[in-house]
Amino acid sequence: MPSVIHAFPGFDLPAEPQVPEPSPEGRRRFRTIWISDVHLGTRGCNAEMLIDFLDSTDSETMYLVGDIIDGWRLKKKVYWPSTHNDIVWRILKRARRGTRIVYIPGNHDEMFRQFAGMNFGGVEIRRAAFHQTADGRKLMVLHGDEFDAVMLAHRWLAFVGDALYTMLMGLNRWTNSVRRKLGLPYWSLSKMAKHKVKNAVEFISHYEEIVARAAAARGVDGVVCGHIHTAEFRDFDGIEYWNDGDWVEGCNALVEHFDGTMEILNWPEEIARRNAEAEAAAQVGDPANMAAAA
Ligand SMILES: [Mn+2]
Repeated sequence: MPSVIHAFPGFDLPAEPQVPEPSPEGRRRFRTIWISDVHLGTRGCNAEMLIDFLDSTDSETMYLVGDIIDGWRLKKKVYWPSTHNDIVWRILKRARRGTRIVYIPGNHDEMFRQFAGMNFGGVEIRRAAFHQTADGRKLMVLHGDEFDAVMLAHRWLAFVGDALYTMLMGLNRWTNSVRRKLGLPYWSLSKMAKHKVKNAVEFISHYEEIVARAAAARGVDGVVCGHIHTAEFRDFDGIEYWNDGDWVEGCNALVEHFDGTMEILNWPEEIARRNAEAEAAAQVGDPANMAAAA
């Protein structure tokens, strides 16, 4: 067994992950999974949550819809904990197990766009993709920064937004480390903030419509994108807009079931449900409770 795997040019990976991967048996299986905006290489990345998601699910196809690795931040300062290696390792392992992996680089990992059309370790790199659902709908898959220029009028907001966003993320990490110590579930601060700030709501709404209209012009039934870190489904005159969210604070994934039904998963909620079910099952099996019931 080699001690390192040559994953990408200039990028070596340990042969085994730090956090061992459980057996793929018993996972929730989907036809398709879309994730984006993981921002590996930044403190904002919720790596533990994503590892839990990857270890709990499986699919025939998986789309990585951009901003998976944050090259901008990595250039400034190297932040690369072992959990980030573990995520890359798990994705490559999925490819080796037979999952079709399509990687569509975003604006933060645009250095991979030059490799569009190539294949590394079973990962196909594309500029955009077209996905056919099980019930025959055609969806265009792209990161979504392609529309930033159209959003020029809102640039100032995006700029203010970035500084504010970085600050919020710091506050989000602090809040959740306190909540974790208190045994409370994960809570998304910016999810609440985004819905409270009127300008942000208008910006997001405008963006969603622009992307959906662009998809309509390409003659597809809908679009899947990421980029704005806001998981959402919207219907614009029959054109479906799906955003798979992010793994910085929302921790969402978009999935397609085997009948073509699409669903946005909120992973902190899925974990809370799983824990509640485990707790309920433990109580049923508890002899003290059975004695009380008798
Ligand atoms: Mn982006």
